Amino acid sequence: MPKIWKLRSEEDLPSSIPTIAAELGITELLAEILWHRGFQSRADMDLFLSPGLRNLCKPTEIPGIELSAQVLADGLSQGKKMAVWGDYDVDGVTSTAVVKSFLADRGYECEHYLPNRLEEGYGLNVEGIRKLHEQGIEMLLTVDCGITNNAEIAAANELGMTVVVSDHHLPGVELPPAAAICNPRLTEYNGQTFEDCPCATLAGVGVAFMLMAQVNRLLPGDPSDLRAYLDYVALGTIADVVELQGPNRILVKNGLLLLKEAKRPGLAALKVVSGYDMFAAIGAGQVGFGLAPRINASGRMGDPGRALQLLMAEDMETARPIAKVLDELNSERRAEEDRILQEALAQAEEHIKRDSRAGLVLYSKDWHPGIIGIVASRVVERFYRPTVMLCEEDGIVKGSARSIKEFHIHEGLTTMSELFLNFGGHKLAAGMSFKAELLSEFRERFDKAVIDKIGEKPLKASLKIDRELPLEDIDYVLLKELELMQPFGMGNPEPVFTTPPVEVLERRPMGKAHVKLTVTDKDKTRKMPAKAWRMAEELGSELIGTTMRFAFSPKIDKFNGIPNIELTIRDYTRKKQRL
Ligand SMILES: [Mn+2]
Repeated sequence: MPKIWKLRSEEDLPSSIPTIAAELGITELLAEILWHRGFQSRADMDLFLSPGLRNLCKPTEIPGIELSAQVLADGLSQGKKMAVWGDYDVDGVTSTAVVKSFLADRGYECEHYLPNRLEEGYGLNVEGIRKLHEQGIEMLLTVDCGITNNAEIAAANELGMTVVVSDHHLPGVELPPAAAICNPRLTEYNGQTFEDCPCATLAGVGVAFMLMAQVNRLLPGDPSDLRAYLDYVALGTIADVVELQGPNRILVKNGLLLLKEAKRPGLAALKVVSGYDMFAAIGAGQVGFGLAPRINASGRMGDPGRALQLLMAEDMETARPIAKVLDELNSERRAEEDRILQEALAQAEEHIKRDSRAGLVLYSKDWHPGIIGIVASRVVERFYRPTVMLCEEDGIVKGSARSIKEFHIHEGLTTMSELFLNFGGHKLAAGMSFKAELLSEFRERFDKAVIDKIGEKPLKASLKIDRELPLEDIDYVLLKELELMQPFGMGNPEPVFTTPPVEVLERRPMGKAHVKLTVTDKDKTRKMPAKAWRMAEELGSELIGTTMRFAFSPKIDKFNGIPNIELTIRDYTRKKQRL
């Protein structure tokens, strides 16, 4: 379904663009793209293009970090037995790996606890805390969780544990009774108020990394080189889909260089089972779609401990078999995801046709709770409607919701909060649970909440366009420059351009679902291959000889080692769609 094309910015360019471009040694085209993306001074552009570690914010800029590091360093110096409590997703597992690896490097032992997603769920639980207490743990650090675990931390206090919370999730009204808390999203802590933390968007692993950097300064003896852990940080940050701007961009860009070197056996093995060369340079997309799901598969299908073992493996002999197991789990997860997706799409179509639902509530008793979230995103992609996917366990329905930017799903769910046993989330994603008998009431009310907000008529997805770009302007110089904008992801999307009207010369199917076109400009001076993934049905052979416009991202394809410029088609229009 073609989208509505919107220019990223309608602002007029300032006359200073050529000067800025010359000073930075970049083309005016790149300066123009950056300007329209909000980098509106030479300094801003420079920082974006050269995100060196020296530009990273100081750890001490994170609320609560000084006290947290002090409590940890004191405890370690007193010989307190320590454990770190992480999470089963990539952010949580890499956070745990950063803490354990760093402390080991400094000569301190640290146990860990990763909750089982299916049996325990997210965050701290008292039973787990008791187990750690029985093992003699006296000091507990939470990473990527803990900020809303007030009762569990009170229980740990009663057992005589010292608890330090490091998290990046939004704090509740009341903070947990921990000995110290560090979280870039705290606005008030320990009698201090904080405004606009430059690290507000750090992932859990980013916060854990900064905390260890601060602990590094306080512990007696020679400090470690914290840069060695940036591969973990990049992996967790990309997987957590936080904005790849500011400190996250700096951490990820530098961490990706380490991932290329693949010095850590676990990451080297992970690259190989994901289908990459051991020493290949990989981008954020490949980490997000290749490496991260294999780490996640471990937690999704049960035990996240194996993922941690892989990340921290000391040699290839240990790493290879674990990577293989994770790869197999990931294949299982993918097969399961495909099956659930087919069922969900069929249900969604029926709900739309039969009941013209604006908000979709899809349900099957046996859908896997670790997978419904990913599938919900795919359903939203297809139909552009807020979607809740539900499964059931012991009479309790559990759900995962994904939304479109026009419908704040957490606010929407708040209007019916009395239905839920539990719910939480943010603008685009949420989770909830309720009693099975409330299913049809929930379905009606969710649909109504969506209609109240966006109206009866379904909305169309829109696509942000950087600018129009004639085929003749697409060359290796441009592609090299666009490279500088990497890594792409949330908050820093890959540039999308539009063609002027071009003629379709050839069409060749690639497998069943994809298609490769050859397009040429008006004067037929430039021909270019253009690949459209999953668009074979829409872009049929009747298009040969017709004139169309495409939205695209240019790429260098290295098929058989020979570099070739080609376009990746994002969208198309046969109409004279205005920008
Ligand atoms: Mn996280």
